[in-house]
Amino acid sequence: MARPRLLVTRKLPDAVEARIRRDFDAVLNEDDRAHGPEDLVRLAQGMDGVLTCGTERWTPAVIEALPDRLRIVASFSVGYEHLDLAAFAKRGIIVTNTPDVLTEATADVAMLCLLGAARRAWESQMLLRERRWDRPKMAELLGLDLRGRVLGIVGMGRIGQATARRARGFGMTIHYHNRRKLPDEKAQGAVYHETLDSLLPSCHFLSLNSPGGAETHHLMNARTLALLPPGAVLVNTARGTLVDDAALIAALRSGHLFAAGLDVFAGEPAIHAAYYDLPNCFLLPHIGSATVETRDGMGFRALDNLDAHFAGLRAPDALT
Ligand code: 8YV
Repeated sequence: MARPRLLVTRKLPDAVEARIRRDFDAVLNEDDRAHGPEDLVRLAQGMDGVLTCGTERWTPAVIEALPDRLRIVASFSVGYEHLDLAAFAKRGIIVTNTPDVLTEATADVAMLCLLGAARRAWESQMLLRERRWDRPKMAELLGLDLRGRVLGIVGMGRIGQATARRARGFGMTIHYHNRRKLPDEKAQGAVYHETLDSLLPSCHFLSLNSPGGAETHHLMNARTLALLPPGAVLVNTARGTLVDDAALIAALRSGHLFAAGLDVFAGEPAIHAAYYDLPNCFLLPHIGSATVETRDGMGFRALDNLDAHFAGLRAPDALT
């Protein structure tokens, strides 16, 4: 039987590409070229499936122009705001994502951002690398203790809960806001707030763990940032669109916020230029899921979905 024809939009880890080569008649992206809307439509012609990433935008116009034989788009990501699910459903095309496999790695990076911001990691690195460290100073580069402080979590799904587990190990108390209150065995004593406004005044630290999209757009803006106590720390490993950059930058400049730890940005990779020069900002280039094991796991999970579909089964992570 002929192997399914698969378009792979980005360069993927070696182990994932080896399995793709073995099981599919695939068009890979060896040079990791960026694909715009016209490229996606052109490259999808003659394909049975696509393995895409969070970096491609699948708009209604693109989806409308896909060939009839293309029946599945598997995304190498847990987030799916780059995929217009309604437009895919209208075409009867299955869309899948990769939940679970990146939960722990992303929660690790939430703690990295939290610690990096609280302990002034970027300023400390620069002091060393610019050869400016003459001797340890007792009253400089002083950060914040995590112990005994409240961590507020916005979005208590899998990654939010994994972040809470880690933070408890650092002696933090967890409060959270979520659409629904978690059952006790999942909440593990975390204090529920029905509204974001009720959560914010209690939080020394705030971690954003909600999905992107219209519902969470600019959740943190000038008004909500002002509800955080003075000297709070904001961490975002979810989506840049959750934060109004201008408002966050103003809060970091004024000192209302002690620091921010950010792994995600609106308009990545063209981030708001003011971040580059803010000393109280610990910045990472969207590496939440970037470990060998996790990126392999994401690829294999996407391929499991494709395999199920081409075996005539329902893809386990189908979103449409
Ligand atoms: C990825 C992510 O790096 O899975 C997600 O939603 O944001 C990250 O893990 C990226 O989207 C890869 O496609």
